[in-house]
Amino acid sequence: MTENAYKSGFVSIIGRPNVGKSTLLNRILGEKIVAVSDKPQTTRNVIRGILSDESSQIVFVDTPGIHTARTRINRAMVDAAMSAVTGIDIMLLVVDATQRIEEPFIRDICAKSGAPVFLVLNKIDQVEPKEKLFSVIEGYSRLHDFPEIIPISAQSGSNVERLVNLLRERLPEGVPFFPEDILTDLPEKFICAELIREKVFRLTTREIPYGTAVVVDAFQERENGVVAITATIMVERDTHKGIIIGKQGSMLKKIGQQARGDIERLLGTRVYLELFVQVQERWTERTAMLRELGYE
Ligand SMILES: Nc1nc2c(ncn2[C@@H]2O[C@H](COP(=O)(O)OP(=O)(O)OP(=O)(O)O)[C@@H](O)[C@H]2O)c(=O)[nH]1
Ligand SMILES: [Mg+2]
Repeated sequence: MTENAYKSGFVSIIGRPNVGKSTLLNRILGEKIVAVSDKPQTTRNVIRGILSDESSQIVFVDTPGIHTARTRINRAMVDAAMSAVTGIDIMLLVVDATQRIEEPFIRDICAKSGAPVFLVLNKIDQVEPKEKLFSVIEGYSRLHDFPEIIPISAQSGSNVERLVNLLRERLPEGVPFFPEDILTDLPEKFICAELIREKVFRLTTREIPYGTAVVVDAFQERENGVVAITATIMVERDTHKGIIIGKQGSMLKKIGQQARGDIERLLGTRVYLELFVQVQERWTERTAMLRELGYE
C-alpha cells in the first residue's frame, strides 16, 4: 500500500434507539441532515452521509435503532437497520455509555457483522465520575475483540475527530463512490422532509410523533434565489391533526419556523415554507402508504 493512496468505503452506524447515532452523523458532517430527538425511533430510513477530503471519502450509513418491533412500520425500520449490518467496510456499533451493557444484543450484532466492529461509547459527557469509563470499556471488551473502542460525545464533539481518523486509517484503498461536493445522495426534498419531521418529534408528545410522516410536495427555486417549499404533515387521526395545528395554528407555526431555520442553514438560501396537515388513517400499517413514503 502506498503512503498516501486514496481511501474510500462504507461505514454503518448501528445501535439501539436513542444512543446518539444521528447526532454523531450530523457532528461528523458538520451539518444537520438527519433528524435528532430525545425520543427513541426518531430515524426511520437508512440515510447516507458523505464525508470527503483530498485523500478519502467515507460514506456513513445512519440507521434506525434496533429494537423489538411490534408495528408494521417499526418492523420495516428494523429491517432497514439490519440491511446495513453487512455489505460495509466498518461498523460503528454505538452504545450509550451511561446505560447497562446489553450482552446478548452486542454479541448478536458482532456475530452478524460482515466487517470489523468499532465500539463507540457515546454520551461520555454524562459519565460521572470519569473513572467509571474504565470499567465500562473493560465490560465491553470482554464481549468481543473490538479492533477499537472509542469513547466520544457526539453532542459536544469530543473525540469525534479521532474516531474519523481511525476510520480513515482502516479503510481500503479505493475511488470515491460519490461526487466530492455532496453531503448525501438523497434529494434535498427528502432532507427537508426529515428536518420538518424532526420538529414534530421535538415539539409533540406521546403517540403523535410516531403517527406522523412528512412529504415535500413542491421544492422550487425562484428567480430571486428564494426556495419555495410546500410540505404535507400526515397524521393518523383527526385529533392528531388538531394537535399538530394547535391553538389558532400556533403549533404548526412553531414547527414551520423552526424547520425553516434548519432548511435555510442547510441550503444557504432564504426559504418560504408552507405546511399542510392531512389525515391518512392507519398509514403506519398500510403497505401502499409505507412504500410511497419509502419506509418499506
Ligand atoms: N448528553 C449527551 N446526549 C447526547 C449525545 N449524543 C446524542 N445525545 C442525545 O441523545 C438523544 C438521541 O439522539 P439521536 O441522535 O436522535 O439518537 P439515535 O441513536 O439516532 O436514535 P434513533 O434514531 O431513535 O435510533 C438526543 O436527545 C440527543 O441530543 C451525547 O454525546 N451526550
Ligand atoms: Mg437516529
